[in-house]
Amino acid sequence: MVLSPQEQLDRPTLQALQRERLGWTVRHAYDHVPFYRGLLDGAGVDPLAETLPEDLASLPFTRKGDLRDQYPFGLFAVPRSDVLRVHASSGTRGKPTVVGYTRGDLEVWAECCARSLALAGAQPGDLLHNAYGYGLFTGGLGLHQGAERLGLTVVPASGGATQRQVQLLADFQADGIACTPSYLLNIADAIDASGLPRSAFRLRYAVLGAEPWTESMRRQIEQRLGVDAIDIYGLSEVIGPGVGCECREEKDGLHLMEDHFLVEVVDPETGEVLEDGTVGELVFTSLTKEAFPILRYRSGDLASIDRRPCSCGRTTARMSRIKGRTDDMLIIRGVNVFPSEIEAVLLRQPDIAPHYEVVIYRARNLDVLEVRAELTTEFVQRHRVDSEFARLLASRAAEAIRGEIGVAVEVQLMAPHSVPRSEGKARRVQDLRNA
Ligand code: DLL
Repeated sequence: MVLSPQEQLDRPTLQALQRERLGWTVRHAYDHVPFYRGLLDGAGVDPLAETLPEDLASLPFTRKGDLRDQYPFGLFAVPRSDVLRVHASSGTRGKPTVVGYTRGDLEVWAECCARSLALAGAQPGDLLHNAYGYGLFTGGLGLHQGAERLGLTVVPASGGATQRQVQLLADFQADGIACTPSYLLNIADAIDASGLPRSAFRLRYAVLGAEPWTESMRRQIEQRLGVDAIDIYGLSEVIGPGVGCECREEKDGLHLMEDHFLVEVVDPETGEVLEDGTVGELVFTSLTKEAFPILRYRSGDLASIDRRPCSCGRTTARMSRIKGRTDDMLIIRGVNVFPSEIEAVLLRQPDIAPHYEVVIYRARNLDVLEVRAELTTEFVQRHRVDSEFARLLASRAAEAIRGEIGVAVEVQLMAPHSVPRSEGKARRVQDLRNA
């Protein structure tokens, strides 16, 4: 196991480091980014006074909209010529958000991704098949640098050409794979279709993130591929992948790289800081970033924090799995529903494959919540898609989901391969109510 000293600091030492770095970040942002100068002046914050992690709450929040308003380079705190790389988030609405990295930032990011891979069980000398998209998206290049930093052989496969990925996984004998969980399921189907036996592959671990997924999905992936399926988290605004990652030993919360980022959990409505253990919106402050410092960024991601030490030996705080987003909460006939709740129940049903989408539309002024999911190949070998068995299965699944979320749902079970496959981040929800 490769474990860096920064992951084992005692709390007082870590806090002293965070304090020093936070002070630097606040001054750096104030001095070099007009937006932050305006924000801090407006809130009456003196950037020269010592800002302690304890008084973070006195700093104003930064929001996604602020980033869009400063498109493309308005939040850079160094001259453009000192920025060695930019990335951008896909952003479903309007302009993307652009982020930049100095040489030092790229070093830090590589370190965070190297630690993440080590958390997942990667060891120097391993071969990592990296099927995250290379490009403006941070997944591909982010994990790539981390893998090189840790001393792995990287196969920069990027997304797509799934059959070829299967071939490479077998031919190169990859020890680990990095991609979105939905894409790994897609690859698992392609492995089944290839007819190659499990013994043709050597995969031990999968580093999965960039989209929400559940424990039910983890179980399916681990059973099908015989890997440790590890959750990795990050967002481009903060750095990219590597903000947090689970350890192979516990798989119980994602260790945060607290020497580089401060994390808070706030009430999404009031912005009030919540206690450890309570689910709320994650808010991040960078501590070492030069090109794109970020203060109290409202991520929109919902999770809780646990600061108890972990049996793996790391002392860093752990965040829970992402429970949903403040903006993916669906309000169906007045009830708040998170797509992750639907997934968790759906994937517990035997004979239903983990490929699904959720569609919401309006019929006679009423919201209809429809879940479209695939039957497993084994099921359709035994029964027809329109058989009584399939109908029974659908009504049982609908009942189980209703029991969990408190809203009636229609479940459509379809033939294998009817739900569109993803090669990167899956789009699972279509809300057609205002279409
Ligand atoms: O998705 C960075 C990344 C790449 C993370 C590869 C992990 C692996 P963005 O494109 O900026 O960055 O999207 C960030 O994706 O705010 C979450 O809503 C979601 N997300 C990322 N990781 C997870 C995860 C990358 N493990 C947004 N679980 C974040 C749930 C995740 N959601």
